[in-house]
Amino acid sequence: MKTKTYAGIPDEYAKLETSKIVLIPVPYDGTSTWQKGADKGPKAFLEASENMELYDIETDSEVYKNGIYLTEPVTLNATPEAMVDVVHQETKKYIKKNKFVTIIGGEHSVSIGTIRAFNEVFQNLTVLHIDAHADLRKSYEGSACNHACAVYEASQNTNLIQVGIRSMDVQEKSVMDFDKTYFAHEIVTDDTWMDSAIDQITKNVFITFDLDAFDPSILPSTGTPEPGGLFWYETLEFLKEVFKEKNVVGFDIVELCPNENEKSSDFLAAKLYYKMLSYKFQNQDEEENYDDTYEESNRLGNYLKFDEDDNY
Ligand SMILES: [Mn+2]
Repeated sequence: MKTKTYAGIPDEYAKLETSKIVLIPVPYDGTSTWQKGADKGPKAFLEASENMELYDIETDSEVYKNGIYLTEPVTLNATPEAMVDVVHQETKKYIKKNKFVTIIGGEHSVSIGTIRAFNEVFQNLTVLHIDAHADLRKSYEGSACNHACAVYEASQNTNLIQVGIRSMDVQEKSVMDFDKTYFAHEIVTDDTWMDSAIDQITKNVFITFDLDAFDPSILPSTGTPEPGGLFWYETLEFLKEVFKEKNVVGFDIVELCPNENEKSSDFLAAKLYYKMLSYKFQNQDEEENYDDTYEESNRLGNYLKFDEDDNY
């Protein structure tokens, strides 16, 4: 799949050594239960990205100049457990190189591996889970690495904040922390939810963004579209505030299930990704020399958990 750079950016901005950002595509769709096709998500996302303007008006920036290295896609998918394991290893490998690591799925079980990697590295991690679905099942259809279980592990060992939820099974109530859940039907009438959610986020936050959190009117191409979702500008307003107030350590975007006849979802995903990067890097000088070797002092306030002999 990888014949080009991310978004067709010039090679000088796409080298691993000098890139601050790493993008890992995970074209995986092993456990989705309804519409298949999330394995085609990364390719559609990358194609849409090539057709997008790389200057961001709002932040007055060209974030790609910080360097975005596109890795080979993670294609190992013999079992859901094996996929999660390799995603975990790959993600951690690039965090360890001091990169800002981002992942494009694939279905949501991919995030079990990404969250595990970030949680092993960053202390007091918040996982900000933006999704239509609670994804809190301990296991589903015989596996704990099912998309319906995407944040069960995070619910047990991170500070999990859930936003946009409007579909769940009754048994998930026993796992859910209702004080840290912002249901779609509540946020539509409550304009204090953003401040409340941000107050509950610790300094280090990883964002796992399931695209079905968006309203299907603006993002229909996803495996399980649910009515009553988030809209573009309110989502950006929230994300912008999170990036401003907190230390976002990385993010993933999952569940794009492309449709040949409907390209706007692909484009929304591409734009969302670029917006999030733009918010992350808007105040950083892209010309500043970048040191890609792991050094604790480079990670101002990131509180790495790595042992010195951790072998990556
Ligand atoms: Mn979902």
